[in-house]
This record gives sequence, C-alpha cells and structure tokens, in this order.
Amino acid sequence: MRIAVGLGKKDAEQRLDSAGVSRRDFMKFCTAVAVTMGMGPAFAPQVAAALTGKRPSVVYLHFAECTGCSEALLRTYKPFLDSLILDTISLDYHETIMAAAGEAAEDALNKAVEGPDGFICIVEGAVPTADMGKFGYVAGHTMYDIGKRILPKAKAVITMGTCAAYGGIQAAAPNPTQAKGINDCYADLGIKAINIPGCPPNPLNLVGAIVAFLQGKEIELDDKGRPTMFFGQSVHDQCERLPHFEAGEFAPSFNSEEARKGWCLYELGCKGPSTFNNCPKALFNDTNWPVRAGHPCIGCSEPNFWDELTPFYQN
Ligand code: FSX
Ligand code: SF4
Ligand code: F3S
Repeated sequence: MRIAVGLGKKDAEQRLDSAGVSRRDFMKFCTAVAVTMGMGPAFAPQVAAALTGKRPSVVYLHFAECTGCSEALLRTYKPFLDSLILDTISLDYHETIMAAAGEAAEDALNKAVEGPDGFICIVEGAVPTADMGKFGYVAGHTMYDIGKRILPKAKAVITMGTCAAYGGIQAAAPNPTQAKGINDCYADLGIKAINIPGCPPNPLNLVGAIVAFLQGKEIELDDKGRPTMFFGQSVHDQCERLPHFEAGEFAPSFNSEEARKGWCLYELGCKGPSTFNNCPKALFNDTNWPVRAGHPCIGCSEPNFWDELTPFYQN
C-alpha cells in the first residue's frame, strides 16, 4: 500500500491511473471536494494540487464504534473514492484494511508516528474511560492509553464520525463504559481535534478537511469543533422539502402520496431544523441523502443525538 512520498504531479497521475482512476474521474472528485468546501468548481485545480503533492502520512485509529465510518469511506461509488483517497494519502496504519497484523502492525504504527515528516491522525470511535479504560483494548493497550500516546504527537487530529467527535452510540445513557469523544477525553492534554461528525460522516467532508489542512488554511470551527464550511448551515435550511415546510404541507405518513411528492417530514420526526450538516448539498455517493430518500433526518451529526433527539420517528 505504501508508496514513496514526495512524488511529482505526473507520478501522482500515473499512480492514480494504475489504480484505475482516470484524470477525468480525479478532476470530477476534486470538483466535488471544492464545491463541498464552499469554494466553487474553479477551486478544483487547487484541490488536485493539494492531493497530488507530497502525500501526508496518515495514522487511522479505531476505538469504540461500528466501523460504519470506514465503510462509508471505502464502499463508495465509481470512480472509487477508496482508490482516490488511499492513493492521495499515505495511509500507514488502519486496523481494518491493513495487511499487517500483530507485531508488524505495531511496528507500522510506531514507524509512522516517529517518521521525520510527522503525521495526521484520524480517529474513528469513542474512548471508553471507565475503570481505567478496561472496556477497550487494542494489542494489549487500552484505547485510552493509545490515544494518550499517539494524539499529542500528531500534526493534526481529525475525528471521523460522531463517536470520535462526541462519544456516539456507546456514550448513550447510561453510558456504562463512560465513553467520550476525543476533545472531551483529552482536553487535559490540549488536544483540539477537527470534528467531522455524522453517523456515518460524508467522506467528502473528511477529504475537504485534509485538503484545507494541507493548504495551510485556517479552518474555522463552530462551538462543537466542526468546520463551518461543512457544518455551518442546518440540514433544514438546505432541504429540498423546505418550501413544503413553509407552506405548512406535512406528510401524514411515510407511505403517503404526500411524502412521495416531497412534502415535509417534520411531523414524522425529522430533526433537520436542529441539525447542522451539508447532506442535502454534498450527497452520499454522489447519489442521495436521507430526507430525499424519504427518511427523516435523525440528527446524526449532533452531540447526544441518541439521547436528545429521540424518538427518531413520530407517526
Ligand atoms: Fe460511530 Fe463510525 Fe456511527 Fe459507526 O465508526 S459515527 S457508530 S457509523 O462507524 O464511529
Ligand atoms: Fe426541514 Fe426535515 Fe422538513 Fe426538510 S423534511 S424541510 S429538513 S423538517
Ligand atoms: Fe445524518 Fe441527518 Fe444527514 S441523519 S446523514 S445529518 S440528513
């Protein structure tokens, strides 16, 4: 998987080409990232430049979660976002997909962490903190200790998913493992992660954050640690059903003609008005998003949505 860093632009294109990604597909992806970043399609060449420059070493840690965030990243549509991502970053450690196991995996982690050019750490999952962290171990170390050792050394920490950002489902009441999100868990170490929440999050938001970091841009965050370029507007304000909300046209059931016609799902439980995310604009897999598909927003990018935004459905 690892290819030497510091390749030129041409080499990067060849590398993508050998992974089955044409220049056209690559530019289409860069345009999607640019638009998601709120910069417009004209910014695509700068996204491409950031992604084909020196590849950042990335360490991807898994704590307590369902691995849906990695699935969202890896099981994507043509032109295979996974190839694009895996060929534009140097993913040196990822427990789910790396071939190495046991001591070889541990060595890969240590090598990446001690590398001369530093690394970006992406974290998926919450940290169980009860009873000295004994509810979560990887390779004989508690998740808590792994984070404590690795995160302070990273050039940037990015949480991928609501679990790493705020605790997620395992932090739902009564939270028996005292699971916490990264910023909450490691506040005493001064860790300030960029949060990319969502259960799962949209991979475009992760790549957009990496691009902004590589470009040395200041990333404006909201009071929940989320980049405002992705999470600055409510789902509701961007929703295509909004005109029906404003006209007082609410679908009476999921299986109604009104729901199919695009009427608002608010009375069926939609939490779009109190949820901040770009799903209606960014779409998942370039295809769709929950509310367009007829499912109410459950507020999956908000802290404590499992406790505070339930019941998810009303009818
Ligand atoms: Fe959490 Fe990601 Fe939801 Fe799952 O791991 S944000 S439970 S989609 O996979 O962390
Ligand atoms: Fe808002 Fe949800 Fe209605 Fe869309 S479906 S307009 S997000 S309440
Ligand atoms: Fe999550 Fe709501 Fe988007 S449930 S995926 S924030 S539409």
